[in-house]
Amino acid sequence: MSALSAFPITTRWPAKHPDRLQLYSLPTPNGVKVSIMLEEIGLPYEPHTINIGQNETWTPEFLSLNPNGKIPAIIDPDGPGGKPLGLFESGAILLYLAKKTGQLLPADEARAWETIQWVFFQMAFVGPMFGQLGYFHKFAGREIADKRPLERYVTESKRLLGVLEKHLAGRAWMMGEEYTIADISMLGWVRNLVGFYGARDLVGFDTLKNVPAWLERGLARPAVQRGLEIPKRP
Ligand SMILES: N[C@@H](CCC(=O)N[C@@H](CS)C(=O)NCC(=O)O)C(=O)O
Repeated sequence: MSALSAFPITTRWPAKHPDRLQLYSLPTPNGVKVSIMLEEIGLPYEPHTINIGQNETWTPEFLSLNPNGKIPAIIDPDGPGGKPLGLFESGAILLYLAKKTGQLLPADEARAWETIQWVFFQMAFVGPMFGQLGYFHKFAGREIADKRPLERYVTESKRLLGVLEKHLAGRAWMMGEEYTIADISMLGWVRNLVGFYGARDLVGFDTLKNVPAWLERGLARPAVQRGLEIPKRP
């Protein structure tokens, strides 16, 4: 019996390699944070595709790992104390993996906290606001006649891009010369905003300098390129 058999999610998405970290995800801006991180740190893992278009996050098996019904989620068979650990919320997973492997979070404590602050900024602002812009610009909300919700999220997204633009002046990465989980948390969201959501002109992306250069640097990383395609789309 493997350590994973206590997790009901493994009955629907069985592990071929129960000794490896199990990733339940899809390459969305939240999902790719974890696949990029795993590709960067080189920890062996087994990805499972969760088809959100088929509402698979709302199945009892998935909800047993994340009661909030959202990807990404993981099970680490070798968690703290050698015991298996299930975890959801991409920010928590990034921090867990950084701490577990001693990678992509600065060793200096003050700099580590500064990095964590930017991860929280992504979780609390960038993801939710860009996501709402996507809903009102590209998805079902597009048909709503009242444009105030769209305007609100465009304004807020531009403001957030402005915060990043200012912070990235003279810095290659969010933490200067050091590439960290703060960058990993944000790359997929900025890429999605100007790519899949088609909001490049709407948010005036080409009037910025530092954010586009940072995005290009991030997307040039081989681990980022691999992570953006994991798990395979259904
Ligand atoms: N704060 C969460 C957000 C996760 C999230 O919103 N996941 C979306 C995909 S990007 C999802 O699973 N949606 C499925 C659904 O709502 O049915 C995180 O960062 O992990």
